[in-house]
Amino acid sequence: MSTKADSGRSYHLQCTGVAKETAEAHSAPKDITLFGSCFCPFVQRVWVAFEYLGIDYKVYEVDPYKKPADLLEVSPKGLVPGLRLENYNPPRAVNESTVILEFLEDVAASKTKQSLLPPITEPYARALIRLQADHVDRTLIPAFYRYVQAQDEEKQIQGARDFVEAINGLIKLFQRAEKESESNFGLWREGGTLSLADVMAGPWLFRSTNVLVHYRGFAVPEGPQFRTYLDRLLNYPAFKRTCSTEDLYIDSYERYAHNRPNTSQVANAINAGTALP
Ligand SMILES: N[C@@H](CCC(=O)N[C@@H](CS)C(=O)NCC(=O)O)C(=O)O
Repeated sequence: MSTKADSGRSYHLQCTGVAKETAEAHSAPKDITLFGSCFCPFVQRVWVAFEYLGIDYKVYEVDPYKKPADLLEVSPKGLVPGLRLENYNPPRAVNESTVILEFLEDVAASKTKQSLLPPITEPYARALIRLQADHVDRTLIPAFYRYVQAQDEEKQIQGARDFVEAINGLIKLFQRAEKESESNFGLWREGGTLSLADVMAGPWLFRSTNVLVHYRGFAVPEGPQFRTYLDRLLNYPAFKRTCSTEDLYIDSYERYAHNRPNTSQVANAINAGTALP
């Protein structure tokens, strides 16, 4: 049961730590501008992909709750992340983190040849990673928010159970891929490279080690294989370069942990039991 009082802390507006250095190194104009917010896990997954795939970008930090006009131009619901494609006149845009990830894969295919998925000649290996990614979006992420927003003890206990079950579901899919494909994609496998599923899950697994531990006393699953995986993922250079210091996440998620009214469109959807925006 959370015993931390609501101290009224607000979300941060600027990256800290290593993420700040990365943002500063990407402050010059480029063909792609990434509209982002330092606390946002949907932004982080896209940011990790930029870093890993080696695609040039400029970071532009915005407050998505203030809905500035330039954000609404690239993302109709005013959600981050959004991309502004500066090499069109007038500029064009792509939003939705999963669509942006596919877009970046396509850009990388012709430009940098880096990829988060096995080659197109290995459709089954690709499908196995996409199954993991699908589980992350439809099960792991909603379970994370239900857990962090749960206020009474019973709901928090249930929230922890469901979140652990979602992690176990992901582990099963990793094990299946290990058995059924030779592909080297995915950090679950020793010597594996970053996969689409790792990028999709990483930001919430990371927040489970700081936000959920702090506000819910979450016990990160002990299994040695899972711990090794988590360690690899959170220390993977492209991932680490997008991480701010822990205080930023603790402060920014206080409003979720106390389920303050109108915290965000995601929080509202969780409270209403509807699909995430
Ligand atoms: N489905 C969107 C979700 C993005 C999202 O919810 N972003 C949050 C920040 S973490 C946001 O912009 N919230 C603003 C709001 O709730 O109005 C995606 O995958 O890109």
